[in-house]
Amino acid sequence: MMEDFSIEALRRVVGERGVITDEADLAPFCTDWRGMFKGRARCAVLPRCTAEVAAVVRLCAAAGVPIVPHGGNTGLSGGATPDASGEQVILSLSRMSAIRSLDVIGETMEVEAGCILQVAQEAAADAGLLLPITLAAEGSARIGGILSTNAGGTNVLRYGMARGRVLGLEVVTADGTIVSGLRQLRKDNAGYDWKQLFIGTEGTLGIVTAAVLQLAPKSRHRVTALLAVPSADDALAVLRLARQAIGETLNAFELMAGPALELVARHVGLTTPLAPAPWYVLLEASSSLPSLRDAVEEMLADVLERGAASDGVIAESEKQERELWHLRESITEAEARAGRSIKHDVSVPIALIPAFLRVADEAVMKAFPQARINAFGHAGDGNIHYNVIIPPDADSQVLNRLVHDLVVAHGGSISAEHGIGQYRVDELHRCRSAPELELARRIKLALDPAGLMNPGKVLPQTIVTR
Ligand code: 2HG
Ligand code: ZN
Repeated sequence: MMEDFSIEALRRVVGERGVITDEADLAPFCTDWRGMFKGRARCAVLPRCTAEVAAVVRLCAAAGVPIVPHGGNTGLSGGATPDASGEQVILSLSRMSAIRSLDVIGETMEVEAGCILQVAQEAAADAGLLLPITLAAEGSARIGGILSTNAGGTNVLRYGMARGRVLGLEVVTADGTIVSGLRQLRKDNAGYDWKQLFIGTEGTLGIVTAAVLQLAPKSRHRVTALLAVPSADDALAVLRLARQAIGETLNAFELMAGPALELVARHVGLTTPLAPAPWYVLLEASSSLPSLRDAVEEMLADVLERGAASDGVIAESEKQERELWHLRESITEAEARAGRSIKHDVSVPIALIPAFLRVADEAVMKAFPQARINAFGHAGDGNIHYNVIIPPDADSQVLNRLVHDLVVAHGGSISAEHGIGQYRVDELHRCRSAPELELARRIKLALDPAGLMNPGKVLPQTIVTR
């Protein structure tokens, strides 16, 4: 039998200040960073420990109240935004932000879900180690959200997606059970690797409360370079040469279309140190071997001689490195200021990036002559943010379908790193095969039969109710 839902009962669990009901205080939890998704909620609950998360989940489960987990709110797919019903409870992990332990010998860190990525990165750096998850939103994104969305970022090329960093996980399941698998083991084949069910499923199967992350050695030398390249094909030629010359040291290989950096100049006021070009590549390499810089210089000389790049600059100081990265990381903000943009966080096999860009540009400009294409992304791992700025009255669904059909035709994915959230639910169901969707449905029903965990995200809610 359903019990009555009571704010007072929640307060008894998380303390007076742990429940937010005031409309103004609740507002930031009910919209995303871009203000694109908006909803309403009964309240936001901010537990202080895993036991409190479990108690909150049990109270909500008993009353049949849906839960929307909330991290740094930077996901861009609406995964942390409640629906319009006002029935949902937001569960913010922000008061669970401890770094529980750090093991320098094993190079691991146990961290709570609410810890901001940058804080975790700094703690690793203080111990002479590297937490190799690097995102433009690292100053706000929280570990729980990063793992729940299996975030990517700029160094996936070398270190893989967030999933690959997770050695151990602690979760609260939909019935309020704490499942702790906070092991520090690099090798653990004892049974099902259940933690993968909670990584990348955006809180639809349970709540990530803590994790053991695999750190990496910190390189002593780093080289960052910006190149101007005539075409996307040339960018891939640079990638190939870089992989051959300095492959294992390459952290990032970012591609930016000329218009993307024009947006940054116009809306953020930052300019490139190179002459205007159709495309730019920002690459970063790091190694503890002192010969790194010589190797990068040699590789760049080769690239210029072959004509794969028309110009290039290597950062001479940390300040210059930050300036080059600042250009890249300002594209999202510049785009947000430029008007209504429709995001496509897509990936295709790396070798097909130029072909995809060619056909997509042609098709988009034919269907939407007033569109401005803002293409940039992590070319080294095949992920392009193929964002399109369109007039307010343009049909975004037509645009989404057009782009995603081309992505699928190129063997790609309609969400490379930002997840499905509420933004891409329909498109996921249009683009994925029936057996894959059925498998997802069976997993959802097994772990969250009442459909109370982040309903309507990733999977349509009808999956549970039908
Ligand atoms: C990035 O690569 C982020 O900067 C944001 O993933 C992507 O704004 C976007 O579409
Ligand atoms: Zn990205």
